Amino acid sequence: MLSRTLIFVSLASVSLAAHAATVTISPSKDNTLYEATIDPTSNGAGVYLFVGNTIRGAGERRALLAFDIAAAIPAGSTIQSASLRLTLSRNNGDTSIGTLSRALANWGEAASDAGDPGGQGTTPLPGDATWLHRFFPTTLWSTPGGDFAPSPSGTTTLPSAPTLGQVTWPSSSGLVADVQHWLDAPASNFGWIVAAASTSDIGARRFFSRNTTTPSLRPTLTIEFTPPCPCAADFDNSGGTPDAGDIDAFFIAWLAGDAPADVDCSGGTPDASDIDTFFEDWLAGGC
Ligand SMILES: [Ca+2]
Ligand SMILES: [Ca+2]
Ligand SMILES: [Ca+2]
Repeated sequence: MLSRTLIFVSLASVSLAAHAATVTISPSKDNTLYEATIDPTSNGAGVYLFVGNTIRGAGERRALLAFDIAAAIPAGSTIQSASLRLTLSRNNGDTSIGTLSRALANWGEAASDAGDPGGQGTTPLPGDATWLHRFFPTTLWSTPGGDFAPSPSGTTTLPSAPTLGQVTWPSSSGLVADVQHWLDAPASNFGWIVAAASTSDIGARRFFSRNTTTPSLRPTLTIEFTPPCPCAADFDNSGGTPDAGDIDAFFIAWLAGDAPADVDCSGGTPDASDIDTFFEDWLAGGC
């Protein structure tokens, strides 16, 4: 009985791995699009991102952020929630809605650095994104200001000046769908464009970019996910080819209604479907 108890304890800890997990990651690249019809600027390596309409009428600013989802989450996982957090470093804006929209084309972050304050950007370097270019100086956006989904995936309230601190886009069905899509099809992961919803909103915001030297100020994406259901053929976790000991251990757990016998990760009391799943994997000689 003691050995059975030990098996169940050990399986319970394995089973926990199938429950939701959470990761928080910083962008793999970020940049700002500065509205201009000629002589566009950029800020690939600068420590700030800008969003909104400048108070001096110098045009709109949009921020681009991309996250390497596939490097952070196991393939086959199911995304449960996703929320984006940016930290304000300067705020000249009225209360406004900040939209988060999925970018539909790839874009670049090169070494241009507009420094401080950075609100006008600086001369782009080859590979930088600008209002006109996905990759300066050779590749243009289809639409100046960036190609992105017409409906935002998420929105949040941008506080009015002079409020600073953190701004969070809470999890939404749109954000979850984007992150799931990027996990399942990494080649289509071009990140989000952050913009102010109304062009009548006056006053831009300055956020810290991933390039700031203070890690706690960088943009973060927090993702809750459920890893794929693990293979259960080696049910007693002994290693090697699944054998009769695994069948014994599985049925002991299944008859007792123990959670580890829910080998198809369907939740609830183990049932006939779990027996099918177990034997599929067992007869295949493991996974
Ligand atoms: Ca950057
Ligand atoms: Ca075994
Ligand atoms: Ca089940």
